[in-house]
Amino acid sequence: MSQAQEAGAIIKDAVDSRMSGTGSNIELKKENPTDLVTETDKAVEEFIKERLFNTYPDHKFIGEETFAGGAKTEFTHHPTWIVDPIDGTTNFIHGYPFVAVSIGFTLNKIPTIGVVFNPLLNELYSAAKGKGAYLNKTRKLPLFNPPQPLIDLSHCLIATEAGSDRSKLVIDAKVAAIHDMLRKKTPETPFAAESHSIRTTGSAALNLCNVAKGIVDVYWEVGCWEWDVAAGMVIVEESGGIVLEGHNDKQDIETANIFCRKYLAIRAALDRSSQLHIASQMRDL
Ligand code: LIP
Repeated sequence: MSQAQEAGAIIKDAVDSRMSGTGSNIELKKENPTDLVTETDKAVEEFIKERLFNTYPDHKFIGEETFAGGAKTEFTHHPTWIVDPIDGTTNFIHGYPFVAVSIGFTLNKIPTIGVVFNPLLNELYSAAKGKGAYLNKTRKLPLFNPPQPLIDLSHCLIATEAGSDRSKLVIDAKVAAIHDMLRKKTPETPFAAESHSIRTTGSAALNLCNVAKGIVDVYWEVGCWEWDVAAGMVIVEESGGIVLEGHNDKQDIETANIFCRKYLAIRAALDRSSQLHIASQMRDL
């Protein structure tokens, strides 16, 4: 069993015991009511951190809860593990089955290994640079080809998220973009994408895995943190998709001081120019 699967077993036990009425109530730990954290997030992160340090004592570690606890976080060229113990904490609290352990590894600041495990659906996504991306170790991603060639957003199913920043500025911008993703194209609204629809899972890591799998075509989010995406980025890229960050094509994670950025992932089974065309349409929304 991989570390992600062992960590996932802790999450599954917590959900199962709550579902059967024997588990203790979830204790929320953060002040921000839309950015939740529980005792299980902390326990799972400690479990993963200890395992990693035992095996790789010289490697660096960046974790969501370690960072939230105030630890100094420096992103360097050293081999670094970037961990979100529960991506989809809100889902975990509500019993909505899209939660994942996300373990990414960077070398020279380049995302190189990614493992995302959803213990509630028993789905393990993994990828290493140059080695392809897999579901449950044997099924090569993508699994699913688009029903028709994806040439623009009108052919796409788009994943996005509410995120935890509920300031007027951010929510207005997101709602305006979603409006244009969905709106019918008319001579008066040529910019409208009229896409197939939108979806949210509540987990950035699983949205990226869904892009890699081929069951959504585009994932767009403003406000992700590096631990949400470090593993999923490798999985998307190794499935043939692309991940764009911010307003440019830079794919590397630069510094822990510029956390919380915009990500756009587009599936494979497209030629590069269609991928870039879809990216530019998304940016124009
Ligand atoms: C969450 C993400 C979610 C995103 C939130 C948050 P958490 O991670 O996966 O998709 O919209 O902003 O980052 O807090 O559950 O680890």
